[in-house]
Amino acid sequence: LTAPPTTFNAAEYLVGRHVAAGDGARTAVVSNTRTLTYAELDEEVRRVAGGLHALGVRPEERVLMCMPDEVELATAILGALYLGAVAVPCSTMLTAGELGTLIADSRARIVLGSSDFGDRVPAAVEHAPDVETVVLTGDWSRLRDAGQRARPYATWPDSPALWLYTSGTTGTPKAAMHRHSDIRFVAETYGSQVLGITRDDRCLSVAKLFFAYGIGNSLFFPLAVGATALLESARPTPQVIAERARTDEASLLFGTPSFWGPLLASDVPRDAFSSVRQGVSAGEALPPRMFTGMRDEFGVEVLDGIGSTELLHIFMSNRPGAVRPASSGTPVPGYDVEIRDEHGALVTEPGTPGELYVRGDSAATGYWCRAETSRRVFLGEWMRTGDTYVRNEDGTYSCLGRFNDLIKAGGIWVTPGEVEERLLEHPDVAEAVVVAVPDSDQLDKPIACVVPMPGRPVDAEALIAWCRAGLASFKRPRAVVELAELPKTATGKVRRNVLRDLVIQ
Ligand code: 3SK
Repeated sequence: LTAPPTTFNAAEYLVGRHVAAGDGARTAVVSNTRTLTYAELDEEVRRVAGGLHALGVRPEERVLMCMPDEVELATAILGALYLGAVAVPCSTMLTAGELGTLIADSRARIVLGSSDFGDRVPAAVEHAPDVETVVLTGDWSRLRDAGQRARPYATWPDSPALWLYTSGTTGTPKAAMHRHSDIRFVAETYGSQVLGITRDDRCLSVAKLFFAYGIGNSLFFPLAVGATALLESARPTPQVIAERARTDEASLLFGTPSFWGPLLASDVPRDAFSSVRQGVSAGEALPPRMFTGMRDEFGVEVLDGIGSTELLHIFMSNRPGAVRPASSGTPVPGYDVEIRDEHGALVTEPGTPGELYVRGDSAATGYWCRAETSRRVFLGEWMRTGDTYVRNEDGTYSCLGRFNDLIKAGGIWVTPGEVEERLLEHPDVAEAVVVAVPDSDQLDKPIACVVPMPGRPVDAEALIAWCRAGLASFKRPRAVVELAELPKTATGKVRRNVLRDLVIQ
């Protein structure tokens, strides 16, 4: 006989543990409407868990949520974990039809939604025959007061805890399945060992809780150390985030390049982030001009890193005080990375691009009901990221784009990221993506798809000349296509395949 595994419940780890340690009076969450101590959060979590239990939710069963970043969503996620159920927070940006597809895919019987979204959640469940109960926030007392205050379920470290839907750049969304122990792992690696987060930190995130990036920033990292999570339910414009950072004295600010760019172009006062000790960026590679802009104008050092929904959070990152612009830094303690060629063979030579592989203990156990895709992505201990990376001479790693996004123009490899970086340095350019478009001989040519800065129409010839002046001539875009916006996935990544098809038509 072997000993049964030790139990571990992530909600207990994030909330109950602090109350038991005598820290119940510390501030856990500050939302737009409420402030909760750890003791109050613990009480809410137990009540929501009790309500879910009374509604018939059982351990390992999915509870799907579509709600803004508020106390209800935080307690729904933690309440599901507490009960041993699986929290499935979904994007609030989806249409009813798109949301219905996810609900049906998850086979959730219980759906929690926001009354602020009109009939979007009720309309979505029309597409999901397994759904039996929908609770909207307008009716929250029905859930909160429905049952006894629950006790934590004796989950194991490997028990299922959290599903996060990810669209990737192709295919229909699929749920990456995470365990209770994954939550502790990301908090104790990136959160503690890279960010050095302490109980005095106050975390503010541009990415919402339904993103892997957001749930780590706004829930797992602060609560793991007894710090304060600042939840912001509004659209994260530069003005909204600056005002929130100022009023609630954020010390850690988590953003993305699509936030830093507009922030730098805005008239937000340059002392707005004076309480911020560290900025963090993920989602896309951080353009160097944004790193220097944030440092020189706002006095915020932004650490660029790369993470994935499948690894739950950032697994490679720059380090405070030692940033190498245009790189994702080095692996976070607890993770290993490798660069491999298209046959899966190890690439050891610095400067030679290949696909980035990663291993670490927070890797998802697979995608729900996607056996074939899971087999292609999760290869034993290692996971394919689908990103093209290169190891620099100094041991840092730099992103060159998606694997297979490299362009061979005139027989020479062109990395879209390099040309995009140059285009983004031009004052007329707000966003830029370079894709390979075949010419009449089916030879790929780099084409720039550009979103102009407001009120500054793009001059194609001038932009091509700009690239020619700053890059080797073969790397210049052969044409420039002006667009009002770029097609993006729900997590804000550019859908290069859609863009390519758009340009080819
Ligand atoms: O896109 C990223 O870099 C990322 C970072 C943290 C968590 C999740 C993701 C997708």
